[in-house]
Amino acid sequence: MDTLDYVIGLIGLIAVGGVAAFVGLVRPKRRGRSLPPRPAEQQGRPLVGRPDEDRLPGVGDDAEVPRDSPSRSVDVVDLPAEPAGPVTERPEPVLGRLVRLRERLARSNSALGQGLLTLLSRDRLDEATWDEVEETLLLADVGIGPTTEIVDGLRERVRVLGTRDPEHVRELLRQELLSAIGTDVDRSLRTERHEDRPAVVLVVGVNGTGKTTTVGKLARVLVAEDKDVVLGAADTFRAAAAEQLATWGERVGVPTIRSERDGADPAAVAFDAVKAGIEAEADVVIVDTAGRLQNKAGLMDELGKVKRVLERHGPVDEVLLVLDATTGQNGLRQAAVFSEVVDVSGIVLTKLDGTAKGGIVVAVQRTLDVPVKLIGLGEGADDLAPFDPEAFVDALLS
Ligand SMILES: Nc1nc2c(ncn2[C@@H]2O[C@H](COP(=O)(O)OP(=O)(O)OP(=O)(O)O)[C@@H](O)[C@H]2O)c(=O)[nH]1
Ligand SMILES: [Mg+2]
Repeated sequence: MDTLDYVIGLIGLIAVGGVAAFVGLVRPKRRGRSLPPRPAEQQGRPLVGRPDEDRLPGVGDDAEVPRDSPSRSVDVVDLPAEPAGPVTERPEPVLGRLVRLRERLARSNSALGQGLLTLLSRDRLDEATWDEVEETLLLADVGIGPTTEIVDGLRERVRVLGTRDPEHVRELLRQELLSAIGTDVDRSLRTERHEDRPAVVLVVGVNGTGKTTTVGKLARVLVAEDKDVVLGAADTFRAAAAEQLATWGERVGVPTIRSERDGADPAAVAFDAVKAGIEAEADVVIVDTAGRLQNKAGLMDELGKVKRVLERHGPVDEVLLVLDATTGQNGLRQAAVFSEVVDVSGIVLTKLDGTAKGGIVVAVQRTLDVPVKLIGLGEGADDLAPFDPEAFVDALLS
């Protein structure tokens, strides 16, 4: 028994000594290895998943700190400072916009302007050439009536004056186009505040023509003129419509009156927008409307009601019909329906940057007997310009 005790004791001593020797060998090595220094703010703080340095490595332990281990806790990340308030944009001044945008107009309508000039500079202006002039105007959607007038007028003057000088012919064409468009029409927007209430602008049109975009761009035009503007989101038919409008408003610091719920009565929202405009002593209230309902009669009834309810505050100053220039004759038919219901006072022709059918300016005015007041020449926030016939024709013929 004594011998057995002695052997067990000896084995125990050897085992303890071996472990001590092993620890002695290993620990200095681990300490001596250079680990990447920990950031100062983490020192003294245990890191999740980091093996305890005083523990012996075992099977399955990582040889070193895994690269995907969290190296910083979330609370030490520097957050960007809170902005002081919403940043509002300063819209571009209106003056000279058409000059900036004329390049787009000239590019999209080169078939009209350059096409006519090329035809008219031919050596012989025979019957076939005049037919081609006519065709070019028709293709650009000028419409049959105005086309005949332009061609007849030009033909007569070229014959009487006997001129073939390209510069002179160009000037004659310019004059014919200008008289077809009309230079003595009042195209100003009625956005002057009345003594006791803001001016009210109602914007109508078929879906997708660019109504909401136009309301947003117009708000910018007015803000650039230092006017106080309120927007009314009377398109309660489409869920995202009010949001789209409010975003335009926010960019230039203009409030948007909208309903709390979808499908609310658009006339009530329009009424509230003007009420808010009166209370805030705003200069202009612009009301956006829906372009689509289940059926045409429903849409027209709704618009009629919006206008009537708005008129409880006083006459509506401007009813702008937004037309997509790329839809041609179809757009004209739609326009006629709107003008029957809401007594349109001005036309906004959008997307003139994307069509060769700039002649629609002439056709739409003739069909509705309403002037084009604004034109849209792009999706950019300031790509809306007052319609100026001279700048327009000069861009076509540049
Ligand atoms: N190229 C170009 N695109 C435009 C112009 N005006 C509007 N758009 C685009 O046309 C599309 C429709 O515009 P919206 O303003 O939403 O049209 P809407 O009439 O309000 O449409 P609904 O609310 O659905 O009736 C958008 O993608 C606009 O960016 C323009 O002058 N030129
Ligand atoms: Mg819209």
